[in-house]
Amino acid sequence: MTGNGRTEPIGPDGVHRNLIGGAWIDGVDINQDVNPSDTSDAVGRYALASGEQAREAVAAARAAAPGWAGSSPLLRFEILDAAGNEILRSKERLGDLLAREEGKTLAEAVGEVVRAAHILKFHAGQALRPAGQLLDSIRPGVEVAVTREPVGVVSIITPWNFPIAIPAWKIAPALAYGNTVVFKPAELVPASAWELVRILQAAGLPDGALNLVMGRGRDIGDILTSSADAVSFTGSVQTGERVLASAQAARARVQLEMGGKNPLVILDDADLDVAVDCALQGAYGSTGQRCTASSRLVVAAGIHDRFVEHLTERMLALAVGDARAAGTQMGPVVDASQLAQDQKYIDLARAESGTVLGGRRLERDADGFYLEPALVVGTRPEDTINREEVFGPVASVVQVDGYDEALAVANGTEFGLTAGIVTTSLAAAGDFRRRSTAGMVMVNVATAGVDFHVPFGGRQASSYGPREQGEQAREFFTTVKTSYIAAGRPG
Ligand code: TXE
Repeated sequence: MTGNGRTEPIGPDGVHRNLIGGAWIDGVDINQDVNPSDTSDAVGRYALASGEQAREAVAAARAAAPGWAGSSPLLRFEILDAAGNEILRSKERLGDLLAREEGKTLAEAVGEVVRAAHILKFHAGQALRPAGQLLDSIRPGVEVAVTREPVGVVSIITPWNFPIAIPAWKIAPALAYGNTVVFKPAELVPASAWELVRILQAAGLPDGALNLVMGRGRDIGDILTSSADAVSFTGSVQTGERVLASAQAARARVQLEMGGKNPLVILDDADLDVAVDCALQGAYGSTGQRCTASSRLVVAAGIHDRFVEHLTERMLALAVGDARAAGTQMGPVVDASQLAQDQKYIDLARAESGTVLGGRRLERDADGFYLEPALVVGTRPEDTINREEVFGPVASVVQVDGYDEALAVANGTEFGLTAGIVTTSLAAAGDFRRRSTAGMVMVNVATAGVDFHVPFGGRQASSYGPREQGEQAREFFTTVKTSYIAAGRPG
């Protein structure tokens, strides 16, 4: 399939189309995007791609690969920079759309949109930065050039919890370093992803450099993971393992970001306000639907009761409501199945050991997936609530005797994305930074909320492959070539 650039992004039936080879194409079915704050509000209709269309998208990306790989870094800079500017100009509209389809608050959603724009602009700059080396060989008269080339076709598969930022932080470096992309967003949040692609395409990408196939993971996932040169995935551990097996069988390079069970340690010497702020923001921001959420609060005995009292008070005072309403501090859960998962873990925690504060299903004017934030106190490290990712506004408290036990509990997880500590002790903070088994460590700041110009990623079951974001993204999205150059005989 070749693009003719003449089709409209939105069909006469109002359905938002997929982008394949530069052409906006109808799908084989329609996905209705629904507002989790008000399920009677239909956000929009989005074309679902078939397996055949996914194959066509990979073929289109492959056909476009040599041209895009050979394009001027200046062109790549200009396109990514222009798209970033357009997103900044549209941040209110895009933020509103994001809050409407995903359910995070308007402030959080606009913040995410701005972050996506900054990510595009950062990687625009990266396209122009030198990445090679020229050095003398150990043999006389010979030079060695170490250069970086694009990997080829990259499949990008993203989850629903950051509908524009995660796609941006994968697509931007992929394109900046000269790869072509086939992008499959999560079924729950096609609108933000579609807008991102439309803006990038309108900024001047050649046909086939970026392809959008909105489709169900079970229908098109395996096609995308088994036919690309590289696969970048964020989502659940279960799907991540499947993606890994499929991509490795095809000898594609793989980058996975998956779950977390992130600890926030609070020592006796902590500033109580800082501790409560970090926990509140880390556990309940974005309705707790973040891989970096502070889901385990590991609290020293001397501060435990005061901390729980203050955090509970602040947590129960959070205004839960329509994501886009003024005054809302926590939006709804993303959908019915995530709500059921959250409630299942709350019930399990109550049955296993803990006392659950909050955690009730809430009714609001509109029919939405509203859940009161929950704090589970009196838990043991081995409880299910401390081992499995809930992915909702639910945090648990484990009381410990002191720093050594806190460190052991914090590291006692199969995951390893982020870990935080709240303390005024330089020694404890320094030791925690060295001995934490997480890929990202936070001292007196929330475990969630990261910068885009530095590496992002974890260890153990949380992540696989090279880090995302910042300069480090180059590792995954380029492959190294070593050239030996002798001048030859003169004349
Ligand atoms: O994830 P999936 P879902 C966790 C969280 C959540 C649960 C399920 O607990 O409740 O996962 O969420 C695509 N081949 N996290 O269902 O299935 C899918 O279409 C290739 C935590 O959204 O992993 C989507 O685009 N791709 C996590 C993407 O994978 C496939 C963030 C992620 O979907 C596929 C998200 C397949 N066979 C969920 N099947 C975090 N910690 O950040 C599905 N997909």
